[in-house]
Order: sequence, then structure tokens, then C-alpha cells
Amino acid sequence: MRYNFDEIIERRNTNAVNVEGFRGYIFGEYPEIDFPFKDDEFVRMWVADMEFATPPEICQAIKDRVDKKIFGYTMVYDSAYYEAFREWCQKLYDWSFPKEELIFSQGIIPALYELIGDLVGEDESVLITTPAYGFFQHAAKFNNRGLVFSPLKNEDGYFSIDFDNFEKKASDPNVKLLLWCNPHNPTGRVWSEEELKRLAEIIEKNDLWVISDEIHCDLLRTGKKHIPLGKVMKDYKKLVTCMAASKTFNMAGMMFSNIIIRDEELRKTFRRHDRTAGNINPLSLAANQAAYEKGGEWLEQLKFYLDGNFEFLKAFLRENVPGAVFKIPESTYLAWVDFNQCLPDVENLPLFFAKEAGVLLEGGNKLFVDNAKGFVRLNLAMPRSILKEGVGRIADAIKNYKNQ
Ligand code: LCS
Repeated sequence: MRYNFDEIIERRNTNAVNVEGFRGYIFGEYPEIDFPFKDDEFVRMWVADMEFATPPEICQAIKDRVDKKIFGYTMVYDSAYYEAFREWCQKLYDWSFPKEELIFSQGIIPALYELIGDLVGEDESVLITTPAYGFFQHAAKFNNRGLVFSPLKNEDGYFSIDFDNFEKKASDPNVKLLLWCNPHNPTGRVWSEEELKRLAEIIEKNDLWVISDEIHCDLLRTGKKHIPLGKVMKDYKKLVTCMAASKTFNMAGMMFSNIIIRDEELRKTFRRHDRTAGNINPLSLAANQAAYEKGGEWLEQLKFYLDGNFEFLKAFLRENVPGAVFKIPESTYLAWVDFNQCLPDVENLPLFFAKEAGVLLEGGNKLFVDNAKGFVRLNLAMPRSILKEGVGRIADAIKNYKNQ
């Protein structure tokens, strides 16, 4: 079957954060701000969900579950979901894990909020690399825990770990937990085996807990391979792996994610603190199982389409936005673009592009914690026709600014 990624889907009147929620998230400090565009005139390249339809196989599984007519309290008792997810991990990553390690959460973010509180003491800190997904910082702040940054190195738009700096930060006696992102949001790096082995040595040497957030791991450029940290650190007990079908198949609103906890004591604590008491949404369960059982072909076609969107962006920027620094990322549908040379004096890039281009995007240190000045993140998971309109407007806004 060929899936249609060019279809433009109406999202108004679905309470979509992507459509309705930008004022609060991107422009939180002044949500009442007026723009020279109506809300539905914006090209939306911000929050990490996609403009593509969730695969029909998943929609069908939800409908089939609806046909069973009762949606009472639901927990996972059989092993069908585990088998589907385990096989997916085995096939894609040559990695798996025992059933008892798998715990469900309504999201990876809620799990991070919980785990940081469980693992890090009141005077202790969490280590992250920067730039970082904003909720990594929010999760530490929510728990009133310290946060230590290790900035990634940037060589001409390609990011890597600054191991000297990282090792220094990891050996800070206050640091108890590394919150690791693989593949990395926002840079799209897929960490190599060599990098992960070196990282693993530092984690072990400092006896750190590590949460490896691998939510973006299915969304690779064609030919790239993801290596779960759990595969490199085969026997390390202080490791938690987070994965989900939510990003891969555009169903973050179903609120279902996999938290794989090796340490038995931590599993007990996590369960004891679980405010949902282990209940899950029956429609989400059906959707997620179908994703892992039936989503493989759709994902291959999605990857091909995204590869094309990234090639388009690269060529477009080269021709139309001199000074923009951009490398096609190894994963994710997010482009991390350096506009420092194009717009050196613009403090608030999301505000600039919303006002001057009618494009909603994220960028800078406010949204990506640190080491993000002058960068914007463009979400490319959309029909190419909308992408062309969006980047065309971005290029025009930069030209107009320079000609002022
Ligand atoms: N972890 C990472 C690294 C993410 O990028 C996201 C979503 C999540 C966790 C969220 O997990 P959930 O709670 O939905 O299971 N990233 C988003 C982003 O960059 N913008 O919007 C969402």
C-alpha cells in the first residue's frame, strides 16, 4: 500500500496544541500579543507532532476496539503488547528486555517528572547536554533539583559530545543522574557506538543513574542505525530506557509510553508513586499494539518522505538564505538551523518569524535551555507544499530584514 504524505489535513476544531496552543507555549510571557496574521494564517513548524495522518492500520485498530463497546478500567494482563513491542525492538535495534522491566506511563515527560524525584536527592543535580528539550529543565525544576549543563560541541552545524567538559560535569559529586537524549532533540544526532561506549565508561566510573530518552529512535534518516544505550550497557542496573510509538506514528495525544526500568527497587518505587495506579486507556493500548505489529511499512515510507523534505530544505537554504548553517540531521523530523550570521541582532527568533513571516517555530535558549542562541528548530513533518510555503516566508523575512 502507498500512503499519502501530501494530504493536507484540517486540524482546526480538534483542540490540537499545535493549532491552538502556540501562544501559551512559544510566547508564554505575552500570550495576548497581536500578530499581523490571523491564527489560521500561520505556517506551523513548531511543536513536535506531525501534519501526517496516523497510519490507517492504527486507526482501524482503534475502531475495532471501539466496536467491543465497553471501555472499563484497563491494565495489561496478557503478553500481546509486550510481544509486539519486543519484536519491534529486536527487529529494528537487535535489542530486547525482559517483560517485567516494562512499565507504562501516560508519557515520557510524566515519567521524567517522577523519576527525577525518585532518583535525585534535594541537594543533588541532574546532568543534561545542551541544547536540550525544554521539558528536561522543567522536570528538574518541578522537583526543585539542581541542573548541570554540558554544552555539545558544534562544528559547522554538526554536534558532538565535548567529552572533556562532560567528564568534568559527570564527576561533580552532586550529579546523581544523567538525563540522556538519543537520538538528540533538537540536534538530531544519533549517537554512535564509539560515543556511547565512551559515555558508558563515564557513567559507570561515576556510578550515575541514567535515563536514556529514546523517544525519537524510530525516526531515522534512511540508512542510519539507532543503538539503545541498554545495548551498550548490557548489565548496568541503574539504567532506565524510555521509548514510545507516539512520535513515530503521530499519536502523542493517546498518552502512552514505555518505561523500561532494570532495577527492581526503582520499579517498585515508580509503581508506588504512580497516580494512575497502573490504569491505562484501552484505545491507546489497541493503537500502540497495532503500531508495533503493523506500522513497519508506513514508517519506511514516512522516512523516505522526510528524507525528501530534508533534501529540499538543504537545497533551499543554500540557494536562498546565505549564512544559514544547516546539516541534515541523522534522525527526527526537526531541523536545527543556525541563523546567527543572518540575524545577529534578533534576540527573540520565534517572535521575529511569527511577526515577520507568519511562521510558528521554536528556537533560542528560552525554549532549548542553553547553547541555543541564534538557532531555530523547524518541524518538517508536513506535506512538502506547506513546507515550501513556510521556508519561502522565512527566506523573505530574512531578506526584508537585511534590506531595511
Ligand atoms: N522526550 C523527548 C526527547 C521529546 O522530544 C518529547 C516530545 C518527549 C519526551 C515527550 O514525551 P511524551 O511525554 O509525549 O511521551 N518532544 C516535543 C518537542 O520537542 N516539542 O513538542 C513535543
